[in-house]
Amino acid sequence: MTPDLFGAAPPPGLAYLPGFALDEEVGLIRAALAVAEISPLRAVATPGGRKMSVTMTNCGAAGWVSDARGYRYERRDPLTGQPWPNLPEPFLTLARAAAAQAGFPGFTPDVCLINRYAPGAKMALHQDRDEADMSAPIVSVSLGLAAVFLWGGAARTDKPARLSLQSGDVVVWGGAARLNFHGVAPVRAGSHNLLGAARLNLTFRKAL
Ligand SMILES: O=C(O)CCC(=O)C(=O)O
Ligand SMILES: [Mn+2]
Repeated sequence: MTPDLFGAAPPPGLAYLPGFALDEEVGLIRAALAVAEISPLRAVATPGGRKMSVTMTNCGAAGWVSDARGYRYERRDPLTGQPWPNLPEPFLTLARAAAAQAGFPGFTPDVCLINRYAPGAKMALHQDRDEADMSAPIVSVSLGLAAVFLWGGAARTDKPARLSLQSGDVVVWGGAARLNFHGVAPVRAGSHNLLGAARLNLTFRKAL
């Protein structure tokens, strides 16, 4: 394992909870795949028409969608016409506990965006800014293949720190860092014992 990145000191504004979800890894993966049975993972295009390299789905009271009309939350899955699947109980329990551990007690997410990264998939630096409640943090759970999380600052041009995330790691950001830019470097090839050649990321949000 490369002790790259910043060793013991996580970047300012980001709570890094290594292995926080590891005991629940199997249940979380099962629950995510069950969501994708109902609301399938799908390719999404940006409002500018660029295809994102991740596939995604959602569960909860609404789901994050992107198309030519822009980025927004929708209460129904545009693919199925049905409400998104409910937030699975293990998701809620984990998200609440991680937020509390990171200094955000009382966090109750209403949405979980599920991203799937095949090797080579990435996410460009961006802000999570489509949520109504910016006082709530973002809780982000990594499952499957490792990835390098890019943690920037308040400006897009701020040089991001690089944090290696393994399956079961959780990061949380909020407060003054709630709108910090962040992204994911291209996922490297590999095979995870439960997910194979894939990384799943769950982000819990208070969106409505
Ligand atoms: O995959 C990740 O670790 C981050 C995902 C993310 O930032 C997002 O979905 O908005
Ligand atoms: Mn994000």
